[in-house]
Amino acid sequence: MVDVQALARILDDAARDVRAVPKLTGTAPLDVPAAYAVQRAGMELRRRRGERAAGVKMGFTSRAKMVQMGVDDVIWGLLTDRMLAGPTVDVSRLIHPRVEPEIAYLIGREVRSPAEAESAVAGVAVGFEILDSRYRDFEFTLPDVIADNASAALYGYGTWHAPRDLSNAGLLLEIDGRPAQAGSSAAILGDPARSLRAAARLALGAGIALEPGWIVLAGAATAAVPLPKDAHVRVTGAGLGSVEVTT
Ligand code: OOG
Repeated sequence: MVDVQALARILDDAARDVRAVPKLTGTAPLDVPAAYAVQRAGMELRRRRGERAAGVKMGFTSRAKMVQMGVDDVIWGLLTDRMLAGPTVDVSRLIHPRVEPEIAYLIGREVRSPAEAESAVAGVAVGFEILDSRYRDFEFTLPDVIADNASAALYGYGTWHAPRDLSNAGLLLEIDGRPAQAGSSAAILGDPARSLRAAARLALGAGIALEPGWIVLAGAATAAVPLPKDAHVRVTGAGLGSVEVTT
């Protein structure tokens, strides 16, 4: 038996104390369904502190990320209002942050089936995600990272644009003006729209409908890079402009 509440608290404390913990599967027989239960319980702790769900993030939707992290299945997690990064991020509140370029979707109306996902999109933008695994050395198995809300920490996005074909948009991540990662949105399941539909399907499977105003992050197109202190990060998407953040 897995003590879902206790495991959720371990990860929640780790994030709040800015202290990495060993992976849960080292001591608990955590499978994927139990891991999502831990993720939900962690969200409930945040909700009780006044955080509100603000969207869904997809993970391991690209080969580059699967290879980087050594896992091979798509996962999802929830974003909250408090995870939205301001223009400046205090990295001392994070354990070992990494940043990756993203495609962001703005949901315009409730999505009641995966088939409705694309037509419900009100805008698209270039975005970024700041990951911060609560596990020591970013080392985890699939259930571990699911329990840890897919390493979600902070996110941001640029100006919203009218929905468009994003099956092959160039993405560039620069740190202090130097290219750190470059890729194409095609790396995201062949087309980030596929990831959007998967987000709707997975969330609906858990009884959660994508809501108006929610954000869906389709998953990184490249590997993630360490986010240092005193850094200036810019992510640019072809035809989508840029989004910047300073640490
Ligand atoms: C897990 C999160 C992966 C992505 O875009 O693939 C992810 C991790 O790498 O720590 O968000």
